[in-house]
Amino acid sequence: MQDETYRPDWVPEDAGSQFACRVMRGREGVRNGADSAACVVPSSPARRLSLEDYEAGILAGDRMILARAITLFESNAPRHAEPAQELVRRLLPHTGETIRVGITGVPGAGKSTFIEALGCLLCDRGHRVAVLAVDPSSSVSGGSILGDKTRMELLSRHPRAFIRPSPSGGTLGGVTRKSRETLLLCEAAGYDVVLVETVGVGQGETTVRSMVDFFLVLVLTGAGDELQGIKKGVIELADAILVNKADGDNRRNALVAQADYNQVLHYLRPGTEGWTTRAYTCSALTGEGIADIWEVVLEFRRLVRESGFFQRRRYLQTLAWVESMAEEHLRNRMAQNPAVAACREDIRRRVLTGDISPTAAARELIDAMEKAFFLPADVPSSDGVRSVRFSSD
Ligand SMILES: Nc1nc2c(ncn2[C@@H]2O[C@H](COP(=O)(O)OP(=O)(O)O)[C@@H](O)[C@H]2O)c(=O)[nH]1
Ligand SMILES: [Mg+2]
Repeated sequence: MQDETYRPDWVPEDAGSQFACRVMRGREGVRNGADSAACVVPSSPARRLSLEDYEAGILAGDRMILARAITLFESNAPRHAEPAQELVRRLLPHTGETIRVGITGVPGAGKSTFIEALGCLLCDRGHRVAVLAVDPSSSVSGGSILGDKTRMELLSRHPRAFIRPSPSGGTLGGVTRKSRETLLLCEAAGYDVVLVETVGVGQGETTVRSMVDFFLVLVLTGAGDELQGIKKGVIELADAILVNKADGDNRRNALVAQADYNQVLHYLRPGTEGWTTRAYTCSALTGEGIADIWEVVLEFRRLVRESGFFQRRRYLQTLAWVESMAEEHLRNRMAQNPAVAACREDIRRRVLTGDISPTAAARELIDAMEKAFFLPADVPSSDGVRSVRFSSD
């Protein structure tokens, strides 16, 4: 078997060789861990799949096709945008009958270890578990999840689990859009539990909260007094606080931390209407408390389904998603518009030298944006404004 270098079909037309990657040829006729029988087997990595191939493959639970579909979504090539959206439209009726759980916590809190323990437990109980990562830092660091993937060794080998690392590059908004689509694709492929991991560094939590039903914050002991840098805002998003590493000598401290958190929670707004957020303890290493926290998730689901809040929140989340996609599109168009870009460059210089007040600068920029908004994007204005690209583009 030979591996080869080839251009993936999602590479932008005018891109250079930096997009080339090494691909191992799959073996003909071998399915990749899916449960059901009928399924499309790509004959080679280069073979193009039609929309029907993707749809049938995903609905049959074919992991290889699922992974390729996700890659299609993560591609920024405009010619992929339309088929990708059509695929989502077709798959949407097959999504939703699931539970989506977000897991956050500072690096080292034990998120990956916890997901491995919980994921294996759920797979053994007959669930199919998808693990996604939303890593707001991945565009800077080049992605930190690879190390995690090797850590989730048992789960990644489990035939009922699917682990997808964070899409790298792009804005956090872009990452969310892709993560939400990835989540829907996984659900259509039959994964009934979706675990979304995010690093507790700020923005990521709100993003993940907007995608999930249940939000779990993993914390460590010795935290009660200063809440170990976790902002009150994050605690207020939580549906449960889980003090991890409650094992060995640390067990006592964990119980103390649990009591401290419960005291703090008493004074905060709960993350979900009609639900009381509490603190629990577990050891992701020994597995103690993992089944109990899942019981909490199930109890939560029962309660919010009864109250109607479950569906209402999903509906509101979808609407917020629509809004954020529209905003992102507008922002991109503004950023790409040469007249706005030129104005922005000009204003930057004048603000720096103090030639213009911030308020006046904002006014000028707004004027340029409003003017540009009624012009087709990327058409230079008649006064010959040069095309300026941002360094952040
Ligand atoms: N003693 C103990 N160690 C744990 C536990 N959970 C995770 N760890 C360890 O904590 C470290 C960080 O865990 P990891 O899952 O990578 O944290 P993440 O950065 O939040 O994903 C690893 O060395 C784990 O083995 C636990 O419940 N008990
Ligand atoms: Mg991790």
